Amino acid sequence: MGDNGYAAWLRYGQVKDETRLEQYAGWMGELVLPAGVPMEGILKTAAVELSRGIRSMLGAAPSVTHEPSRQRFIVLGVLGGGTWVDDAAGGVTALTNEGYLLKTVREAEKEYIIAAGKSEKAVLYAVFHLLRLMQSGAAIDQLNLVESPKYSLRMINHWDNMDGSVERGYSGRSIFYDNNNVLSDSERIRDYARLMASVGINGIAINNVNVHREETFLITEKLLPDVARIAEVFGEYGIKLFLSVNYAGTIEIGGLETADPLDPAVRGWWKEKAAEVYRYIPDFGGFLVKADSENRPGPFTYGRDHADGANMLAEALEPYGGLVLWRCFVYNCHQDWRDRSTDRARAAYDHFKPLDGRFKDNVILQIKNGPMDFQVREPVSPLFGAMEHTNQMMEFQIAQEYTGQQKDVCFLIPQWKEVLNFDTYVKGAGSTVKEIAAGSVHAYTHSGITAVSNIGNDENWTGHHLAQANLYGYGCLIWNPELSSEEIAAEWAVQTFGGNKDVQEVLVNFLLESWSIYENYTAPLGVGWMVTPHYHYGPDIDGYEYSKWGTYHFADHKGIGVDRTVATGTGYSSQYTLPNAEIYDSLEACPDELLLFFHHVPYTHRLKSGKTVIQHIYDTHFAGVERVEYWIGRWQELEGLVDGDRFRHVTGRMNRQLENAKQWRDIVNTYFFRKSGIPDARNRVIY
Ligand code: GCV
Repeated sequence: MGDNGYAAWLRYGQVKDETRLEQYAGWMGELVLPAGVPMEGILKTAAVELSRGIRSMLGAAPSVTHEPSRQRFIVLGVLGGGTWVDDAAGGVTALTNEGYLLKTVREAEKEYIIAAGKSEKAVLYAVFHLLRLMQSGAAIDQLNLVESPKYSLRMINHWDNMDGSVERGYSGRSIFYDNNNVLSDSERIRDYARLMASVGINGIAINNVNVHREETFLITEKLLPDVARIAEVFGEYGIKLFLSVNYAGTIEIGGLETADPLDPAVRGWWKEKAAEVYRYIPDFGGFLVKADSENRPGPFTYGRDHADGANMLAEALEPYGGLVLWRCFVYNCHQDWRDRSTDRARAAYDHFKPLDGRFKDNVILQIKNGPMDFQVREPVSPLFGAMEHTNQMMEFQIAQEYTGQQKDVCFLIPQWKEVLNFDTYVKGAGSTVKEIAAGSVHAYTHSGITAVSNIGNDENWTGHHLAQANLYGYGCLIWNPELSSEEIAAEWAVQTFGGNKDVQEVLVNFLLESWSIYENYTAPLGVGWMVTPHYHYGPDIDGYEYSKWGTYHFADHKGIGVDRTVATGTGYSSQYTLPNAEIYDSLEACPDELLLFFHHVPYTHRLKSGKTVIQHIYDTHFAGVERVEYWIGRWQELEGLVDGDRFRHVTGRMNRQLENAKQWRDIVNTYFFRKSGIPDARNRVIY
């Protein structure tokens, strides 16, 4: 049996369990769409998706009617339309606009399942939930579920370029562009929208934040007709389209000599562009902006600050309800490595905190989860919650740039959960990042979560089949951050690989351990980097040590780590609110896993675990490789239980992961053995 993974988690395989099949067929024979509700747009999508799923799982599509004719049926309804579904739903006032209910109702003459919400989008989400239950083999005869998303903006950012390449893409080329054309008629884009809507994504930025010349035209009449066709497809799935814009668009394509945000001609140009965009795409989401960052243009050139820059764009989008997502990934990427006073980790906070209160209401600051750059381990950015009067949202990276590039398995949900659960204390205990990003700590007007996509045009979307779990899990987590990593992994595994218990057990446990395995064989104790410059896969301990990027480990023969304390270091630790500031600043209190992020210590320093730093480095690197070997063995047990194509594909990737892990182990261990001269207490092979 072959399987290319294209269907991802929306496989809808024929239900084999007879009891379940009978139960599902009983409810799903008739699909009722109450009269008076127009059958178009997202509601139509919901009905089509439901029929498609039912036909595929049960062998027959439901008959579609306005009035029920059977004793058992399923009904889709937009609440508040005055249909009988309103009464049947029973006054669910707690529902948000995107929230839904799935409820089994039993009356004297009839029994039915309601999938309903206050908006068409909510109904679509209800349908995908119901299909998920059926794919997982769950009972549906006693449903009573009410679901509302925690975050109002649930986004994906693509780093796709119009030549078809994807910056930090590890799964083929772009699905949106090729050879400087927009692939606006592609069926693949519709399939992608389905996948994303099925996990609740409601906004997608379709081009790289590094906006080069060709992409600068995306907001002009030259390309807007094509972009509008994508927006239309997205719209059918309840997804708003966003575009990354070139801050210097006025110079690049606008015929002006400046991009000064206070210049009236510059402001006028952006207003024209906004009007143009909304003429083509009435429900356009807004602009995503990387400015004054990694050589991209920005307001600094004109002696202006980020509030001036963001507000200029916000003013242009305001009449249409559009948003400006302004990235805070701003730091000096031309640092002199000899300069020990500049600390890249400090940059976002130092730049943005003083601007609190200056941004317009339709600006949201988009902040990467950590202060450096999506490392396998770093602390949470201290900027979260530090600005009381400025909207903020989270940026994660699903693309595994620094976490194995979708060759190595690294399930990122546990990492993201740690970030979301981090208590910033900005308004006392309980000021978690989870609540800040939901806008509930500081009452932000707009907030949410976004992440850099990990998909491309590979048949299976994500390169590694198991990397689909990160994409699926991301959507689920930002709908409901209370879900556990295990629940998410299990849900994904059963839908994607079927219900076999052995397959489940291996997949779920391998996924759950994979982040820690990856951390074990790469850079130790939160120090980060040590990767091959530019490519970021594979070890190069000193690759960035004498570079301009501000990413150093400062290892010498005595010790390693970055002193970010107040007394003797860069003072970064003071950007946190108490008690975090004190905890990170203190050598004794700082958690082991972040020790080298905050402190420079001798190799003989003893961790809380009881081990010395050097022995920890050796032990974790040997252990990391051993665990990859272990999971390769466990995966091999699944031969015959997983379809041949995916089995072989994953086997190939896991073997590659093993080679990578060994390379990291041997280079890291050898490097530190040679630097420190301290042998491994267990006398294992180090070169
Ligand atoms: C899109 C890192 C990546 C860059 C990326 C940048 C960003 O530096 O390596 O490829 O550029 O982050 O987030 O803007």
